[in-house]
Amino acid sequence: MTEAPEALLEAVLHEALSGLASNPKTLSPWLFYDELGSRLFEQITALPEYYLTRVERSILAAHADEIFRDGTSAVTIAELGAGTAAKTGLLLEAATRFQSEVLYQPIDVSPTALEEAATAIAANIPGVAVQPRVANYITEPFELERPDGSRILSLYIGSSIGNFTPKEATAILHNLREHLQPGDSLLLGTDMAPGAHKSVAKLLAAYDDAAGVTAAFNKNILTRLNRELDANFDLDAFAHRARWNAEASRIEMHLESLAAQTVSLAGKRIRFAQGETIHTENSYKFTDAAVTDLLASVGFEPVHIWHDDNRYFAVTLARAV
Ligand code: AVI
Repeated sequence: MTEAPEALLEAVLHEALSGLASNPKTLSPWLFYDELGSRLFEQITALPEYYLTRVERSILAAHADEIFRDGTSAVTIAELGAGTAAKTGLLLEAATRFQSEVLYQPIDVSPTALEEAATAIAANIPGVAVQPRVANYITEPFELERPDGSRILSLYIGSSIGNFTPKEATAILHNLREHLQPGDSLLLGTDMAPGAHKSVAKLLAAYDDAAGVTAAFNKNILTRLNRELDANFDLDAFAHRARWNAEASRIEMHLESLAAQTVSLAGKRIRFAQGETIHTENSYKFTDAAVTDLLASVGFEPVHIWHDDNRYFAVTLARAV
């Protein structure tokens, strides 16, 4: 066992035992993000096949001023799952072109990521005050401050919403909407479903890159269980698989057992048939209509939906109604 904090270790154990006892077997995607997994995800965002990060950034760069120009009063910016806020700088800079002081409230489960964000913003974007809020926005309550007369612009970018089932995504946005008033807004980043402009092959390549970084990211979940739970997964006996599930409009990541085998984990024996998979992640893909419906169901109305020229990705500005 390792020195991971007790509560986190408990959560990993609980998730592994329940996920691997279920049929089909699953492991939750939050398990990806240990130190190595977080670094591998950073590498994924720079891969030629993984267009999502690049394309979303280009949309934000093209429309940042429009987001703030229409406003009649000052905004404070609150971001769900902000991490190190790498893409948010573009928006914060744009906001300071329209108001001299901007309060930025990043919400994230990782205090170290928030510290990194606060340090970088303090050094590079004068006029922005950072009020970090350490919370798991999915499971824990969080506070948002509203300076006198300000509107709140909430950000949920990076296609993060895509990693949740429709029910979970609705609950996250509903909870966010509860913090907002009519006239506040949400900027939501979603990856587009395949169609006339985007092939399924394009999408699959983004989740199964030639350099094998996504495969390493997926398999890192097994390395983590080996280290933290005394498991003995043989990494060569499992293969990374990315599949398009058209009915659910999602990419699924799986780890496929290449042989019939038994793995031990925290003293339990877990049997795998040859070809059986552990389902590790869903990444939902959206049409504009699906985004509009989701937002309408929780009290938002789209004001603009911006796309890149290829219509690979969408950024929606919606108003709380
Ligand atoms: C974090 N999330 C939006 C990524 C995605 O595209 O669903 C995670 C990821 N999984 C494989 N590659 C990237």
